[in-house]
Amino acid sequence: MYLRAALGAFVLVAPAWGAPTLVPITKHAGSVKSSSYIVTFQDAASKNAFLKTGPTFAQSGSSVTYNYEIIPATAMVLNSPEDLRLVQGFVGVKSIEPDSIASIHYEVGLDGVEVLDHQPSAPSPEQLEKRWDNGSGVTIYGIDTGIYVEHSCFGGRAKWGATFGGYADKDGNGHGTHTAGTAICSDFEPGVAGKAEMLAVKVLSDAGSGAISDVIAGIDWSAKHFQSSASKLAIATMSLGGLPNDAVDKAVQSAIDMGLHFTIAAGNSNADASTSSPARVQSANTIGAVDSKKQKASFSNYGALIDVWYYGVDVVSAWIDGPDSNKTLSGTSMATPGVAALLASALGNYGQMTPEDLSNKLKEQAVDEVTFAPVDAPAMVVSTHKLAQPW
Ligand SMILES: *[C@@H]1O[C@H](CO)[C@@H](O)[C@H](O)[C@H]1NC(C)=O
Ligand SMILES: CC(=O)N[C@H]1CO[C@H](CO)[C@@H](O)[C@@H]1O
Repeated sequence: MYLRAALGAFVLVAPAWGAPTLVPITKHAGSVKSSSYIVTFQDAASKNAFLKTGPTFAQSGSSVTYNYEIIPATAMVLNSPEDLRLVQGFVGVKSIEPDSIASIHYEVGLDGVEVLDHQPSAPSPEQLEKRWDNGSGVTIYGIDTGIYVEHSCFGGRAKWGATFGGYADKDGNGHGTHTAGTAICSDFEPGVAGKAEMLAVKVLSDAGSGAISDVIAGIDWSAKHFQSSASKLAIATMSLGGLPNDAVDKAVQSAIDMGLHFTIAAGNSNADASTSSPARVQSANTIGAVDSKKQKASFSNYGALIDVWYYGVDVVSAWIDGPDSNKTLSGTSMATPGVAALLASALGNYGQMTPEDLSNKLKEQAVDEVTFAPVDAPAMVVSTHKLAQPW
């Protein structure tokens, strides 16, 4: 219904030519949103040709659900094998991936949780004095479950940005609010970006998961919002992920190429971060989690893709039970917005940098203090020991 006419003829003519060349469906492990696909084109022109003169779908309900701008791709619901074949046979289609499911990266009820015995990343008085800006003028896009913007710690600095996936404009999960509190509330650690602003980009359900097509839509929206902003001091933070997915990785890469900074959770599978998208994007800041003793958290992903580690065990932050509520959670989800706060503070203090320069500064300022339990010896060999610091 979104696409009409013109190449309807293609459907009729094709059999006479024999079967058209079909682009294979890239198969991934894990759950998918049924009948939904990310279709990537050779280039923007091929995509536009498809949108203007693409096939007429046979099955009702088959349609384009998203037309992305930062990557030459669309999301589509294709309700029949015939409709799928029409897309597979369209000249200019490069790849077709099932719409996989992403979810939040946090753990609840860890066994033997430690009591948070100190505020490990509390900046020194000298550092505080130097940090005159506290991230003022910086916008953080929280691509997550939404934000309870009425929480008192935000002081009005958190606002609703956009929602993808048909959800209500509300964080009914709490994860997005918790990560936002870590990023921009001075009440919670690291507390260094208490003047930054945050926009809720809800792409995950209140159950904490969502389709990659919605996640890409959230990245697309953030990148366009960033591009049209005056200051362009902005960070997107993603405490979510799923199995390797080329389309979401390309969306992140494209937004980084536009100058948007990213912090991305490494994942909580105690596996190499290369097994998780978009954590595996090389130029993004991929964050692993340590406990308050600076030891790798047992759940944290690891490996060469980790740019820095940050505190992600027993992190207290804002919650959705009321304007003064808080909750203690653990996960690479919790470590990641902490680094977003450090980056926001640095952008506020020193002004704009390219994503590459800011990432290099973050690593330069970090200290080699992360330790690993004996059981994590293999992770130790392949990972940095750098713990992020405010500067
Ligand atoms: C979290 O909430 C508890 C209970 O209301 C309160 O005692 C505590 O001070 C709060 N912690 C922070 C860091 O706001
Ligand atoms: C200028 C300013 O607001 N500085 C604040 C930055 O954040 C720290 C931690 O919350 C405060 O102590 C500073 O006063």
